[in-house]
Amino acid sequence: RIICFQSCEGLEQMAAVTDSGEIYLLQQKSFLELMKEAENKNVTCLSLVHQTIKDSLPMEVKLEDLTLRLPLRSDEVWASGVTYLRSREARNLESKSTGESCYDKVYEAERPELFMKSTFHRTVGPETPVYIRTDSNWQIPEPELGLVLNRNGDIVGYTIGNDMSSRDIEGENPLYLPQAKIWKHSCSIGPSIRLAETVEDPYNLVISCRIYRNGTKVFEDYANTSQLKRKYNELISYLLRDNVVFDGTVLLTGTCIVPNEDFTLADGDVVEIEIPCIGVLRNPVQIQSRMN
Ligand code: DO4
Ligand code: MG
Repeated sequence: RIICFQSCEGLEQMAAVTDSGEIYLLQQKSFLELMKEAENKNVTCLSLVHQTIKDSLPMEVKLEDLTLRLPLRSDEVWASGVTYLRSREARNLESKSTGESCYDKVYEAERPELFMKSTFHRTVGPETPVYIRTDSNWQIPEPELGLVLNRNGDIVGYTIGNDMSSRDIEGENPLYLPQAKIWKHSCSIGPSIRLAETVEDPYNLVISCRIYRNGTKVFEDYANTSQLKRKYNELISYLLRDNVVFDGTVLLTGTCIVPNEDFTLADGDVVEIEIPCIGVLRNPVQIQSRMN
């Protein structure tokens, strides 16, 4: 796993975390730099990291003592829609659809739903507040597996994404989707990037989500990426069509976890999304203030 953490001097540094929990400082200043160096040397990111592990000693620190930061500066985060049955069902409910809906159609269609979710300045990392909108009364986190891509569309790693969403705005009219999905701090990514070669089966990852209110767990659910309707390369191939994709682009793969209709996020909640081989992405929830 590759992480970015804040050093005692306040600088951001990169490190590799092994499965046994040892942490090795990386000399590269960012994940994009690691990708670039691997490309220039015609090797994988994993072999560069292995070289560092071979040539150095682990840091004398535990992962839980580090302040983790956004592990990747992505110019763009894209997202996939209605790739799980649960998402289709929840969206049919919120839009009060009768008969065949746009969600039913897109679930079955050959072309997947892909949309621009976020840009670097709207995206936050672990422990940084995600914002809820002031003009919505029904908002939820969407826990999703994120594919970290290079500019050719190869999967270089996996991360966790929170596709914060407004159900009443999307439910009122699907054409409001950009407003239901994109605002300041409406996307969080992290806490690490799991290098692709180290994931045995990306179609068998358990995703869990917990939401805490005043210290009490008010929501918990689980899903598995085996429930995904589409293949990752199918989603990527549509993203690449007639498009320009940048090194470090993240493609979220859709949600399979949606809280019941009576649930909406509130200021002060804490959202945790976990995929065991990647970590726990934890973000406090804050009402979007007009002052910041
Ligand atoms: O169709 C709208 C968005 C769907 C989505 O974000 C998801 O299924 O995760
Ligand atoms: Mg989503």
